[in-house]
Amino acid sequence: MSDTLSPIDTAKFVAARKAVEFVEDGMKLGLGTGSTAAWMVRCLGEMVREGGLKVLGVPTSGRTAELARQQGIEVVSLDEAKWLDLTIDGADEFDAELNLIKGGGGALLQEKIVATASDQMIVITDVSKQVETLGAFPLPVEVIPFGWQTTKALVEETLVSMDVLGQHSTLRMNGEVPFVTDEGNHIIDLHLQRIGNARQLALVLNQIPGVVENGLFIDICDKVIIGHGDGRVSTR
Ligand code: ABF
Repeated sequence: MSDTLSPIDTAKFVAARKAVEFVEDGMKLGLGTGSTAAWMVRCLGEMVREGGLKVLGVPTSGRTAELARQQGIEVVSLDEAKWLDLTIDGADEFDAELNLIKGGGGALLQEKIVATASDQMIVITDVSKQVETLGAFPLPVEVIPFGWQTTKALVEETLVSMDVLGQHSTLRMNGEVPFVTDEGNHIIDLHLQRIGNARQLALVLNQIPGVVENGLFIDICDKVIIGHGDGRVSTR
C-alpha cells in the first residue's frame, strides 16, 4: 500500500502500521483522532476483519467512532471500558521529553481523558512534528461558550503575567462561525511561538474559570513512533 502513497501519507501509514504491532488480542484501546490516527484505525480494522483480532475501541471523537465502526471495530464508551490497556493517537508537536501539543483537530478534551485513562499511550506521527521546544504550533485551549470572550481576555492576561513570548490568541473558526467541539465548547488558539515552561503553563491555564482543558500533554505519552516518507520508522 505504501508505494502508492505520497511521502507524507507513507510516513503516517508506516507509523500507524508499526503502532498496531503493540496491540494484543482482548485489549481495550483508546482510538485517537486526526489523519495519522485514521491510518491506525484502518490498520486495526484489517486485523479485526482478516486476522480475527478481538479488541474494544474507545474513540476520542465522533469522526473516529464512525471510522472505527465502518472498519468493523467494536466501539464502546470509556465508562463501559472503565480503563484502557493502550491509547494510540496523533500529535501536532512532540519534544525530547515526549511532551506534546495536541488539539489541532479539536478533539483534545476526549483525547486527554482517554490517554490519561490508559496504561500506555503511543503517539504516531511524522518527523515534521518533532521540535526542540513546544509552541510553534498554536496551543489549543478549550473553553465553554458562556462568557468565552471574557475567558479569552483572562487567558491573555495570564500569558502577559507569565511573560510568555507571544500573547496573541484567536477564536478557532469553522468557516464563518466559531468551531464547536464534540462537547459543544469553543477553542482559543494561543500563538505563543515558544513555550519555555510547558508544565507550568498547562497547570496555570486550567485554573482560569471557563477553561475546560488545554492541548499540552505533559508526562502522558510513553512512546513516539515516527514515520518517514521513504517508509522507514523510528521510535523515541
Ligand atoms: C490528533 O492528532 C490531534 O490532537 C492532533 O491535532 C492530530 C494531529 O493530526 P494529524 O495526525 O492529522 O497530523 O490527535
